[in-house]
Amino acid sequence: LELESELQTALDNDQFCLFLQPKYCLESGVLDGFEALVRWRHPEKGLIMPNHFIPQMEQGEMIFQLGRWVISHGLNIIRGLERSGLGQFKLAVNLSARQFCDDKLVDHLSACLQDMPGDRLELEITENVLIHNSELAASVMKQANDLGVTVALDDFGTGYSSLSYLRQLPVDVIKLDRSFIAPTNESEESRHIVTSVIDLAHKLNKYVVAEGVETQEHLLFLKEHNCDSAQGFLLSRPIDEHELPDVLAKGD
Ligand code: G
Ligand code: G
Ligand code: NA
Ligand code: MN
Repeated sequence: LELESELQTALDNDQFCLFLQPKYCLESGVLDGFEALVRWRHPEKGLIMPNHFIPQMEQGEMIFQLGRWVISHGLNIIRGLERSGLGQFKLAVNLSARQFCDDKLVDHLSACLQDMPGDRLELEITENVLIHNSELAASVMKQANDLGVTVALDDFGTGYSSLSYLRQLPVDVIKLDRSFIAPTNESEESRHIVTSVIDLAHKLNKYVVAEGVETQEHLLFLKEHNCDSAQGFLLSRPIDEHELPDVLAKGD
């Protein structure tokens, strides 16, 4: 209960912040966007990671407010970078199953994207979003699509019925879960899974992002097999929003 009221204070007093993790186009090497990862800057305890507060927020209504804040604040950061001449980037935000079914979500998206093309925003959803309420989820995806917003299936391959979702829903991007990327050096099976998912995605006209790229070997393997984009500690850690302009200005 104490955590709950602290979290409400955190929302009211703007104690949340975003770290942005770059994604790179593998063919060109160009930075093409960021994934927003929320953190709580606690006045006494310092930086707190989302697994320590999101589950609590998920129990009530606060999670909706947080989700909308991540979208509007994240897009403000993207707008700021563009105005400073640092580049045009796409923002990806994570939405839990409950956040995705927030009845104010679509209006919020449309309000935040008044002065920006909708395809500057991507919603990353996991398969459990679809399991819990697949009709509503499909309708939200369609409305997001109508605004130009793209949808990525996060942690792809770890859920129950990935393939039927690919067939039925307007998913634009597949994010290959890092548990498939990590063992590619030593496991031929993992290499087959990764290359087959890439081929499948391309045949369905979808874009593939590999998560958890941690070694040069991972990177070379993914490039060789035409994976579109990559993200991971080898390329960049998530960057504090306040440090981002400097990091981009320095050109790395
Ligand atoms: O941020 P980290 O680097 O620790 O992320 C841990 C987990 O928290 C990941 O599964 C990530 O998807 C999730 N996460 C990070 N930011 C958000 C957010 O804004 N909303 C939701 N729902 N999950 C998030
Ligand atoms: O569930 P989701 O895919 O949104 O997870 C995002 C989480 O993955 C964040 O906690 C982020 O810090 C973490 N992450 C990002 N890149 C890497 C990586 O290369 N290796 C590992 N182990 N975790 C990563
Ligand atoms: Na994600
Ligand atoms: Mn993931």
